[in-house]
Amino acid sequence: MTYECISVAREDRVGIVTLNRPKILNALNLQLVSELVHELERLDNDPDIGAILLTGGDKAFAAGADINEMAEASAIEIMKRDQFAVWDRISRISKPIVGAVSGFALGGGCELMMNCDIVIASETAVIGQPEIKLGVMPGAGGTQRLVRAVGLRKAMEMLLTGEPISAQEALRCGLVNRVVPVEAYFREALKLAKQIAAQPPLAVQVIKKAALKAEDLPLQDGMDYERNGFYLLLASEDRREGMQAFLEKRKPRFTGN
Ligand code: DAK
Repeated sequence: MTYECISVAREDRVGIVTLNRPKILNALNLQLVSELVHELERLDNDPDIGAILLTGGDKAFAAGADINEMAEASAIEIMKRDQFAVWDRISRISKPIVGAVSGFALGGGCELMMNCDIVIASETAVIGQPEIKLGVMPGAGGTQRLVRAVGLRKAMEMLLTGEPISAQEALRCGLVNRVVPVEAYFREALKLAKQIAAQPPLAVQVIKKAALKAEDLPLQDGMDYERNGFYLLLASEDRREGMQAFLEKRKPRFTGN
């Protein structure tokens, strides 16, 4: 499969997806989003892949939806394109996505970043939801995920002023996991993705799903959900192998079964 707006690679058990429209700061046009979803789903279905690394360039992760494409589109056209459906598919990827984010992560770029499960940012990252300055509002989960990530007050300020925050501020308010020099963000994110990709695949996916449920479910319902996942993993071969390897003082060989 050849793509025009993204590039793909793999290292060990990590699928690496790079947004690749550098001339316009990786603005997310329809084609890019559709290629991205296609590749993420392909990696999600590939048993040789254990984790996904999503990145852009040093100057921009993504500066938002492509304004050229949005400027003339009518509400009905956008509704008919059903752009939301494609974004929903990104949030249903079951393997962990590690974001390696540098430079601008604005609007849809910030929303895409918030779909990553773990984010390693470069110290040059500039993160925000500037849609209000264009007379619109976030359309791919920005108001909902930002509030959950940083709390209502901080999110309100960002959403209502449209002003971005620095990488360090994003770290302080829990929007990214780690901030490192620009030369190191990709390498650090890849290292982390490889570490996750070496874990037993079933446990990785069940844990990701359960942790995401914590944002939606009341505590007791979340606990019940977690318990069912626990029972499920007890039935896996990797559980037997993991525990046996511990007792035999050797490295486990996980198969994903
Ligand atoms: N769209 C199109 N082109 C963009 C762009 C964007 N979002 N961002 C930057 N570019 C282009 C610039 O026009 C410029 O092109 P040329 O003039 O060279 O042809 C080139 O990238 C370099 O940008 P600048 O010259 O402006 O570079 P600077 O370093 O001076 O400034 C900047 C960088 C990121 C501060 C600035 O470019 C900027 O403010 N960009 C716009 C940021 C923005 O407002 N983003 C939010 C867009 S709204 C939805 C899902 C999602 C969304 C909506 C609906 N559905 C599911 C329906 C999301 C909406 C948004 O993201």
